[in-house]
Amino acid sequence: MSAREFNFDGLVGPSHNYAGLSFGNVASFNNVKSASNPKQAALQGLAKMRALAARGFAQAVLPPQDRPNFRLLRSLGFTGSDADVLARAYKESPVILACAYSASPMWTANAATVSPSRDTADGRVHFTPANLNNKLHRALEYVQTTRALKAIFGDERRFAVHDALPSTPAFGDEGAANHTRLGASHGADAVEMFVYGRVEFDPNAPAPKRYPARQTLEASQAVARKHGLAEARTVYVQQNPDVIDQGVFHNDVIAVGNANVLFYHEQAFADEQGALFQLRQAMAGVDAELTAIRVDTGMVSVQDAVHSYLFNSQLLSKDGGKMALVIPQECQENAAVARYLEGLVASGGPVDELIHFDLRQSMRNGGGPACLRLRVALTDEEAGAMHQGVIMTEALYHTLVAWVEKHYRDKLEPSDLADPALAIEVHAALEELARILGMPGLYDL
Ligand code: SUG
Repeated sequence: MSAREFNFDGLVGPSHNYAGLSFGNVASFNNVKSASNPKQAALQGLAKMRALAARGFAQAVLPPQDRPNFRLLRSLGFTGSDADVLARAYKESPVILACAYSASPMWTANAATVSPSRDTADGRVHFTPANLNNKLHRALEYVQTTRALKAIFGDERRFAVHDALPSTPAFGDEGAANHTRLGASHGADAVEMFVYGRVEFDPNAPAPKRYPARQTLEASQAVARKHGLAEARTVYVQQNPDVIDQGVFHNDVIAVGNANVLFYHEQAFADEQGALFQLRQAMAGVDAELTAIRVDTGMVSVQDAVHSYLFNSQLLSKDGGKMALVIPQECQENAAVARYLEGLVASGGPVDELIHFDLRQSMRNGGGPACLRLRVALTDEEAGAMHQGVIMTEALYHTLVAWVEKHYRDKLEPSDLADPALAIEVHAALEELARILGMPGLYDL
């Protein structure tokens, strides 16, 4: 059966800011406390969605979450009126306030892991919202993510939206950023590859020393079980702990797959040859042949990969069989990466086009093109059964641009998070957004 890959991009929320909350994510740490521009961030993200939709790629949007997260603040003992809660939190723990205000749900590659209906035992599309339990500011996202996914994929005959895994270190789950599907095409049988950073129940397994490994093998296995994936078509690969220690906090910072192509850095995996062997074997079972595009350290160092976000690109299948690589403009500003990319498109291989975007606002928090999207491969019937109000069209683009222009600030400094007016502005913006998207029950405002 034919299927198309929808990319659900996160709409950047009105409280986008730089709070240095993600230890192990170099950009987040380097830009801590600088001023952000939420308006520009949202417009940059919308420009990407619009351009890809205009090119004929299936594109949709996932809404931002309600901020500040008063439930978090109140659960931590900040009481009184909303204004009191904000004032006390700012005075006693500005970092907790920043967590409650984070716009991090914009990186929807971390929203959930998705298995297309072709892969699952019951023939439904399965979603497991990621618990993101490694970071406080991300650990509560799954509540609203689950609500949004249920609102969009509410037809239980076709879709299964699961609960997140238990929110404990053994089941650290970062969603689709550590997951890719490899097969002949989106509609064909395929292999699901899960990449993990550490093994909770094997103290002798290699693990990074400096930065946290956010995803466990146990979490990946649990997601595969819940989705009803066939063992022969499921592959688990360990990320190289040394690259986690160099700032590769998700696999999608060092590798990306699409159809039968895996584009990756030679240092991405703990055991490169073992990983390729497993993939090739499993893919043979679905009549697909892996095309591995390996980038050597000599061409692009891990450091250049982390700074340019070369691998945090979207590989998109075009009509006619070739692929486009959607990259952040930082790739063109890095001499080694730019040189590499020139060679890549000239090589006659599967990638014959580069599409670049200015996503600087998101990049400064470690979020490139691939972080901003969640892939959901759907048959035409499934696509018709989801909520249609989130599909990106020219009309929706213009409506959302006007909405951003009306509600978003163009500058947020850390001290602005104490301003009670900001909470009221965000609230008003989201109420209107729920109406625009035709999802009246989206928020519990
Ligand atoms: O989880 N940054 C996010 C970036 C997520 C990128 N996603 C993928 N690679 N798929 C993170 O580290 C920074 C927030 C701050 O510091 O204000 C942040 O959460």
